[in-house]
Amino acid sequence: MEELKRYFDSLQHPDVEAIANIRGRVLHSLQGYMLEAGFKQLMPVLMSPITDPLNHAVYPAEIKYEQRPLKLTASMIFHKQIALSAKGHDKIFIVAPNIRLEKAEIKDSQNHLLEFSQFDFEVRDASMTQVISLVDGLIKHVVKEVKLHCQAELTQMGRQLPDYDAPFPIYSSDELLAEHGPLFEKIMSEQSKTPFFVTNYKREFYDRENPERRGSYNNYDLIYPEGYGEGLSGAEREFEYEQILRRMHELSMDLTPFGNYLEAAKRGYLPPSAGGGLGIERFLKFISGKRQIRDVSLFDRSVGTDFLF
Ligand code: ASN
Repeated sequence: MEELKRYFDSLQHPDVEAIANIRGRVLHSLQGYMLEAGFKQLMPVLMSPITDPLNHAVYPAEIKYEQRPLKLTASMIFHKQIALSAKGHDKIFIVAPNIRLEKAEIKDSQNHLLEFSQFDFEVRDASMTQVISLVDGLIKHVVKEVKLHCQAELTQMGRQLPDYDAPFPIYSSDELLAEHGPLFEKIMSEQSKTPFFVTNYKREFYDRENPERRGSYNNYDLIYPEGYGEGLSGAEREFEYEQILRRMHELSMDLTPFGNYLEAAKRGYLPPSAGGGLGIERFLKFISGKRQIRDVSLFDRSVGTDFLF
């Protein structure tokens, strides 16, 4: 009972209203920027025979419809690749809910949610350099819009956001690993005053391996400064059948659910592309200057939540 009172009392805090105003402005500016850049907006898909296998272990999130196993969407990655083949769909974005039933090991994470919203986008024939520059412009645009329209909210929460002018720096993971060791992301995020990109991570099979330099990957993360950590990840994509198969085998994946996806790749239906996805709650947390990700939603979905509602 006390927990219920604490919860409803917490909803009266002025920051709750301030964050709601900022959330609306963030979504408005993210979508506005992409529409102005000629992107088409798609609606999310919630269940499918396939979803993102992710780079780390989570509990399966599956349902059954008339004997058919369907996975709840962990990310829109494969649907983005397929959607790009539709007429005129050269640049797309989706605001999509993602379900990731994270294991209890990371229950103290200030950055993980069991369900979150991802601003996911993909561009046909794009290179990693083009997407990095798109993201650079997108982030600066949203921060500028929030500062313009939500100054009262930022002031109330004691949050001061700088004006970012210079291009965000780009590092490669090998160079940071050599300099700072395996915790380079955390260390660099804490030391940095501006968001920055890190390229070349070995992770999911769909991130493109550099065809000229095997073992090197054309992918990238955007890391927020001031210790806020990772905010976006993306990549050029594998789209050629043989290479997809090779990468899947490398990770010992079960290929059964991927029959149609692999057949589509074999027939050349998957176009070359690059894209990425930005975690909306993480962005909101960084912009609002909150340290706990649960502080930017009304309904707590952090790992270890008791699911009050
Ligand atoms: N959306 C990300 C991407 O486009 C993938 C992810 O969320 N795991 O690369």
